Amino acid sequence: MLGESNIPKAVLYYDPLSAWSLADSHGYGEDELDLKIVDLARGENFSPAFLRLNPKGTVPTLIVPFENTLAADTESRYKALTDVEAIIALLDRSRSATSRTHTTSAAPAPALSPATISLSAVAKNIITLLHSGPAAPELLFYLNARNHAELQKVAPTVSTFLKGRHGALERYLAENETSPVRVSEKTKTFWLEKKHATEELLAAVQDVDKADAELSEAGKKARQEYYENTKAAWEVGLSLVLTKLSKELVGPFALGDQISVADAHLVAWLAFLVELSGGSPTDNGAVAITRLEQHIGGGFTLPKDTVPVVGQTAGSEATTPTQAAAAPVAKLAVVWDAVKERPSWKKVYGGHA
Ligand SMILES: N[C@@H](CCC(=O)N[C@@H](CS)C(=O)NCC(=O)O)C(=O)O
Repeated sequence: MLGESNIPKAVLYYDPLSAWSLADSHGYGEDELDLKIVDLARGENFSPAFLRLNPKGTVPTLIVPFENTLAADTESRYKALTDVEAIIALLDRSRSATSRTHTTSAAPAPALSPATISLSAVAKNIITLLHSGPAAPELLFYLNARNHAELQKVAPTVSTFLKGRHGALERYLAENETSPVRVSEKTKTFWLEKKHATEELLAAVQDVDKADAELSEAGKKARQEYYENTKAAWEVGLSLVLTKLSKELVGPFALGDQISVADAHLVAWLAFLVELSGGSPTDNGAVAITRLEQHIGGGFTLPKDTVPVVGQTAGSEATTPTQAAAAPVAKLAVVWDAVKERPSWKKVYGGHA
């Protein structure tokens, strides 16, 4: 179990601004887990030290110590989990019925794993969908302007991020030339590829004060491609993910009456997308999802259903926590509202208000 006195604590490397990192840090605190920040905007995930832990350079990364290993070499005394699904599953398993979430409440932590095989299959479908290429939060963060006005809004944030990352990559490459301990050729190639990809994006979001017509031919082309890629990422890729996702959701939580591992993935991801769409984690479900639909553009709307909601509707005498929604609403909005009421949500997103 994590956090027991004689066992080293697991270490979660995360970036508080990254969608998947938030899914993992939900409800955990320093008494249970060592939390270490890796600033993606400063390229810290590409440092030689971090790449030794996770050669993919992604967050979240969970380092789990093995105390009882028979192997003498230090390499095998810890294991790095780099897959969000595996990390969430392990963090959930490590909180037994007697484990307490000291950080959010004194009550035993809920077990997030679905109890039945059929619900596990639905959870798996949802999680796989959320981690598919077109759903990648960072892709939608980089590609988020379809015209000059939108570009002027997002360029400061996106280019600060990209410049920080680019500077770090240049520094790691330069330092490596004179360092007594050189990185492998593989790492060097990885750095060069990341640097190249970063430069391509930077070319599209630079000179933002200039209107499209004032740019050089190359600049115009880079910007036009960026607009088209944004449109494809949101209107084609993301809209398909959201449509498929809606079909899997039960309500009020992703799998029904009980919060599950699927909600942890879903809501962290959705909150990030709502913020990219100009909304806030404090918006109610209907407002948040409408913003997202409008931001996707092309007239995209999610199907609206009558689904069970958590809590009472005004004037109702029912005391059961679950009852039918009064008006048809997107299932995603219902799940959003259900999860928003939970203490772990308030802990993670409360500060954004
Ligand atoms: N490997 C993870 C995804 C984690 C991931 O892609 N994280 C992003 C941030 S949301 C990241 O670390 N990107 C690193 C970068 O290239 O800057 C999974 O799908 O389970």
